[in-house]
Order: sequence, then structure tokens, then C-alpha cells
Amino acid sequence: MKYQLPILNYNFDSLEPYIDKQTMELHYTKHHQAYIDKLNAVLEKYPSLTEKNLEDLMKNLGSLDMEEKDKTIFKNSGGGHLNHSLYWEIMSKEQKADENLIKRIKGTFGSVEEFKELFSNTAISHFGSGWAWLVEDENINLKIYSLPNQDSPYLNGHTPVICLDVWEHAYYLKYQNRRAEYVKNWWNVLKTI
Ligand code: MN3
Repeated sequence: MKYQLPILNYNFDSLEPYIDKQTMELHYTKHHQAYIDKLNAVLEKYPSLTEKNLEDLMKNLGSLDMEEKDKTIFKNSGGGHLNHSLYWEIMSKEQKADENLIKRIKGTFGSVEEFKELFSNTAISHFGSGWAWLVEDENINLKIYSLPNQDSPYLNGHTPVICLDVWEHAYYLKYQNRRAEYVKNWWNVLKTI
């Protein structure tokens, strides 16, 4: 089975004015699609892997029986697909607060405000392209960090909970170089907290 774009539960203009329609459309139909195309193309050489769960493959990347150059393509394109799929899923203008997650965030970071500040600073200070992450680590503790490129937290054996794309393609049309403004506004469309 080939990977394809996940269904978007809102329109490209639904996250305006925080994320503009053109950015959404390009990001979803071009950038995300490109990762899916590369992922499907590299997996054509490894048909047995297409039946396995992508998250599990990512967790066990080191032991996959793949040529090294294909492994790099798989890491980038598979990560790109997983990361963007979560990003679309956690956004909406309609709040759908996850009370259990909020409770855990308060328990770990003190308050939602302190969590947001730490997460925002991580996203803003990440050098170059990448993502800011809230993850659950191997001991089921919440952690914040950033990863470069399309690296997935599954590579660390961690489960992604919240992610923020800080590649320039995620914000450049509307915010140009003002990543901090994009990060600040993004909280308005994160539906879970
Ligand atoms: Mn992106």
C-alpha cells in the first residue's frame, strides 16, 4: 500500500489569519506531497517494509536492511510524512482541549504558560530548518526539544505529542523572517491545549 496525504479536516483558509491560505495550500499539496512521493519511491525497492508500520520502522531505523543512501532518504521522507501528518492533525481554530494532556503539562512544566514559553523559545532558537517537539520519552515523561530537518522523535524512541514546523516554508509567505511572530500566533490554532 502506498502512502498518501492524510485527510485535512479543515479548509486551506480555515487557520487565517494566523496561517494564511496560500501557505497552507502549498505546504500540504506540494511540500508534504513531495515527502510522500519520495517515501513511496524509496520503498519500491523494499516491498517487505511497506507492510510495516512507519512509526516502528522509524524507531528501528538503525537495524533496517537498507542501503545507507536509501536509509537517509527514508529517514527524511518518512519523517517528513509523519511530522506533517501530526502538524495538520493538531491544528484547528476550534478548540478541542485535551484535559489529560493539560494536566500532565502542568505537572511537568508548572503551568500551561510556562510550557508555552519553553516550547516557543525552543522553536524560535532552533537554528535552521527543523521542528520543535513535545514528546513522551521512553519513561512516559513529557519533554521539549527541537530536531533538525525532518528527523522524527521516533528515531529517539519517543512518541510525538505536539509539533511545530519551523522550516521557512511553513511561515515565510506571511511572516518572512519573523519566526517569533509565527510561533506566537500559532498557539491560536493549536487545538489541544
Ligand atoms: Mn513543512
